[in-house]
Amino acid sequence: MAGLNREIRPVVVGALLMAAVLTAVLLGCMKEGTMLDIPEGGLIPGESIPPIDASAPAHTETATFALGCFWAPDSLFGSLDGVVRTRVGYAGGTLADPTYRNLGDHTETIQIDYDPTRVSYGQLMEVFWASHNPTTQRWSRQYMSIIFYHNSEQFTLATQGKQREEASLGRRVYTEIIPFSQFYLAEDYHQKYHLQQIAELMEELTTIYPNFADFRDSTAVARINGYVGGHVTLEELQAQLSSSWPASG
Ligand code: MHO
Repeated sequence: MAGLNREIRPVVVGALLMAAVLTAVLLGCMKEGTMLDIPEGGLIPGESIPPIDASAPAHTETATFALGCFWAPDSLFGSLDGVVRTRVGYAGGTLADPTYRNLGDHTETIQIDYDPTRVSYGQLMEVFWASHNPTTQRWSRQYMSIIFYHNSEQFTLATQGKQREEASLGRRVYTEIIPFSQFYLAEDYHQKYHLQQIAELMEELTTIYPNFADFRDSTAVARINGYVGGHVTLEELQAQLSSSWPASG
């Protein structure tokens, strides 16, 4: 730069600085991008309903859990083979028609429809215990630890599981075990929340599922949300999307 005259030098220095800043910003973006690998042609080739959504299990059962903010369990449970759909919402309280801004005494809750021939209630409960800390007293109903049982079998498994947790942790477990009564769906922006933050994937998925209810209830979308949450690799996700539910026997 020694040969440059005084007028040009600041311009060159400015340009170099700008290039350095731009490179840093781009590298930062790339670093984020490399954590979520999205193939060139998108996650669902051909932009049509993938096999996992083109078939359905003969029979499903429902598990309803509360374990803190519902965004993370939505992607965790959605990533599991055998889970057909996940929905987040509010349950356990008395206020009619709660909303996120007016929750009343309700708790953030996830509802999981599953194929009992592929995953058991006991296995879902293992994931429930392993993915939150039930030994802390919650001061707000919004983030309680609750198992809402749908039948006596679930009640027995929940009660036994809680006793086992208390014995192995050697501490009081605050999880409530209460009969399921009503589940109020949360607002659309809470459904598959982690996935909804990825514009590139949302663009692809809203083409395939233009109706929000179809997007929310799709098994493929639950699995993709699981991928965004870091629970499966890209290869595992692709295998999940192209598998189909076995025909009923
Ligand atoms: N407000 C918290 C939790 C949201 S969760 C739906 C956050 O922004 O992470 O309660």
